[in-house]
Amino acid sequence: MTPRLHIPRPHRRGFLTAAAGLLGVSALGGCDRFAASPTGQRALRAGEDANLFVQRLLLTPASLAKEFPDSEISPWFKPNGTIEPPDRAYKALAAKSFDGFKLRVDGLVERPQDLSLADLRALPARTQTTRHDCVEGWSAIGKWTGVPLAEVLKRAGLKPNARYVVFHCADTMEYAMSGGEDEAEPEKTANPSMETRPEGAENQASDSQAAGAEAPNAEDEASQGTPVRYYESIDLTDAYHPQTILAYDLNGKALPVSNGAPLRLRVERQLGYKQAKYIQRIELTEGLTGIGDGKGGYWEDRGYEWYAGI
Ligand SMILES: Nc1nc2c(c(=O)[nH]1)N[C@H]1C(S)=C(S)[C@@H](COP(=O)(O)O)O[C@H]1N2
Ligand SMILES: [Mo]
Repeated sequence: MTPRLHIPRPHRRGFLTAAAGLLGVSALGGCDRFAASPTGQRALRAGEDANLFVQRLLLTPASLAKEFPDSEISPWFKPNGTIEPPDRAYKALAAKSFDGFKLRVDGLVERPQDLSLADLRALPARTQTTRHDCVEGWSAIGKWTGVPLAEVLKRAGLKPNARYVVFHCADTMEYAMSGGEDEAEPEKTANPSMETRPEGAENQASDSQAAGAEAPNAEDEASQGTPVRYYESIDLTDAYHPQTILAYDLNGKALPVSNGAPLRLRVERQLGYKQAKYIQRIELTEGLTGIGDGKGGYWEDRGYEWYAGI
């Protein structure tokens, strides 16, 4: 993929536009008509009906992201962003090959879940070989295996007002000073690109390892401020898309730490930064305010588009 110079404008009518986008622009008229109709309104408000609507709408070949033959798998899937979370809790789990890991599913659900990797591997699985496009301008093709997010949501049961799926990740990106004036006026990234990422925030673990030191532990060092961890969010359209999976394997092997072990999101047809790694909690919400800086993701809070359609 060539460097992405024009990122689509935020979609104002999130649900519908996202669905329409997956079908191609020509479907917009139909979608708009559906939304305008009383049935459409009702369907879009009620979670279950909306899910059905979305499934019907999306289960057409045109709506799937391209999948590739094994012969096209990249020999190396470049890790990016955090490649080794510095957080103590994460490191402890990683040291035990994630034995004891539990994915928490909560928020607007009927039955909160705590799922081990064995639980997740026992659920129906999907394997897909897709191309990952980072906003920085590089791509890689990987073969992902995981549980469809829809399966996990089915177990948890959505409450009718659930609209977004928020992925809380284990990796601290930076520390925020509490009570600081900068909270009132967050620094805006003039030209949002990965190059603007502050040095050191990118890979605290290897930086400190290179220096022969223990990685910082957010929990221990209150003086550093509150840890700001990576997070992402998607709407129900993408959550129920058949290619939206919580991946635990990459190219037939357990996901390496650098690529997001033990569990990372694959939400195909969106850019790299939506593919949350190190997922530890999935929260169903009605809106995105009150989470991070309220824009739906760590990079979104720093100027990136929330709907990062490819
Ligand atoms: N938790 C977490 N998820 C993340 C990131 C990160 O820094 N932390 N980086 C994002 C970005 S910008 C990209 S391109 C992909 C990189 O995934 P990879 O390391 O498997 O290549 O992960 C995304 N998900
Ligand atoms: Mo990225």
